[in-house]
Amino acid sequence: FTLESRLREALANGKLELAFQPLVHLKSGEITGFEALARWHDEELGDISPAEFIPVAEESGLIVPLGRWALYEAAQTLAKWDRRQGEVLPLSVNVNLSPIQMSRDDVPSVVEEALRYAGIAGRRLTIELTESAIIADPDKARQVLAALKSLDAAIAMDDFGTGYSNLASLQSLPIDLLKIDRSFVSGMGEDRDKNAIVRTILSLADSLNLKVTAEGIETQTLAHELQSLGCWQGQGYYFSPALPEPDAFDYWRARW
Ligand code: G
Ligand code: G
Ligand code: MN
Ligand code: NA
Repeated sequence: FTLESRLREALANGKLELAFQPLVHLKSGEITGFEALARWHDEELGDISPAEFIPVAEESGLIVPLGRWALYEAAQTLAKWDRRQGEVLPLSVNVNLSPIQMSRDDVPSVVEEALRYAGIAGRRLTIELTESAIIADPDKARQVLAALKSLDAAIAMDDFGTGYSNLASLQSLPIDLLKIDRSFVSGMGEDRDKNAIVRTILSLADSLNLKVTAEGIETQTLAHELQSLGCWQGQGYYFSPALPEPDAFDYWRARW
């Protein structure tokens, strides 16, 4: 077999799952939402990391149905939590969109259908894109992002600082949020250059009126430092790794 055929089968048979990593408002400590991350446990191969299977999905085109599944699953999970709690919760969900998905015309309609199917408002969805998704085809990106904004979804630039950032596009595209890549965050305590990069991103975001999420926060010291530097939101093992759906709900409820 190949990993591709195995992944195709797993997707078709509902063997993929989403895990949910908390996103925390640094000032208040409140959980504002979760990033949905695909997980694959194969009976013979064991856990296969998304770092391994997402590239396979992208090369094979499977990322299109996988991405659609992730959007539906993430939206339905929020709707399920609302029902469980008996109210519309003040939580949103972040879903990653591959550059391959961005290059397709049907992304906005897939997002719209996922929201409608689950019955949740667009403002509760944040789409995470990488810089490469914009650089590949800026005109297409502009068109897709405008359509996503008209659904009231928020747009985040993922892994910010690691790609070829076109700073002009941050201003001209409807981007709401930057996610500082964890390679800068995790080293900012010891490495002055990384610390400077994080401060520069925070200052840039402040000037452009963008919110910032710091990824990869592993210590309380880092959480405090980032908060004092004006960073809005944090994500990382200090708060929690990505959790299976029931555990993520319990994590939120225990801190609510
Ligand atoms: O934290 P984790 O090891 O799950 O993430 C590894 C990588 O896989 C991250 O870059 C993450 O953005 C990516 N990833 C996880 N789930 C999805 C998904 O549903 N779609 C896309 N495009 N990427 C994902
Ligand atoms: O590529 P992306 O940044 O979307 O995916 C996040 C990846 O980082 C996932 O593999 C996730 O499990 C991992 N991750 C999340 N929080 C932390 C953290 O605090 N430290 C480290 N080392 N990895 C993290
Ligand atoms: Mn992400
Ligand atoms: Na990221």
